[in-house]
Amino acid sequence: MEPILIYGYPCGSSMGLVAALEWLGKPYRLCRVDMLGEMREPAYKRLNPRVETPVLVTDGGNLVTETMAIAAWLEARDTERRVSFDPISPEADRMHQLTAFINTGFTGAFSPLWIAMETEDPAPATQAVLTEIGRNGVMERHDRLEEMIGNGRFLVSDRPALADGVLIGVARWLDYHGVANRERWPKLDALRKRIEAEPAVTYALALENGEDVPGTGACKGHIPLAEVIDRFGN
Ligand SMILES: N[C@@H](CCC(=O)N[C@@H](CS)C(=O)NCC(=O)O)C(=O)O
Repeated sequence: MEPILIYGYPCGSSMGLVAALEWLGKPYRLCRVDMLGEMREPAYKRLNPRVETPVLVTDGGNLVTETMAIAAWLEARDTERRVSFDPISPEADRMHQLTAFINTGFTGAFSPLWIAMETEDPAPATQAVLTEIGRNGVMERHDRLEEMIGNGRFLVSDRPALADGVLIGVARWLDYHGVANRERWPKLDALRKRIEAEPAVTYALALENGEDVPGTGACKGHIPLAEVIDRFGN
């Protein structure tokens, strides 16, 4: 069977992994999940007890959660090095470093903003503190990422790789939360524009929005969440 990526909407980080699967070019399936609705039903915990997307169902029917673990699973199978690099190379080291930074400090900086947005009737003082901590953290992590960006067309080299997918799934949260103008970080802004222009990303965004669009053909279709839980849930 093809591996199945369970990705979330609205604005899920997993959108970048959909793009990475397109870049990888091997057959896969998708399962689209409403993170504000069906993901919060008890049955979803059979896929991920921490109630998060993404989740990967492997070709052997096993569940892999956590973005970094899913990226590692894809990298290990990317024998043609379409979205990764020779594991024993400076490029691989740099991609792992960047992916780890994006998936931890950079992504985590947005947490107070998500809490402020998703908490029902928060006390105004709590809302203000969360917003200030979130905005300051996001700006600071953007400063650090700006320093880490090199002169290649993409994060690691002149072709997009897993790290670019992980970045583009999250970087748009800056705009979603209205933290700052993206042009404040010119290297990151230019990099985001190059990644956003990739057909794989246009495709992943359209799917996230619920549109029925053709991709490279590697995606063999969507599977309903209930079926994925029934067949592969713990
Ligand atoms: N550590 C996890 C975090 C994934 C994560 O934060 N997913 C978000 C969506 S981007 C989520 O599912 N949040 C739960 C929610 O929205 O309630 C990973 O790297 O995969």
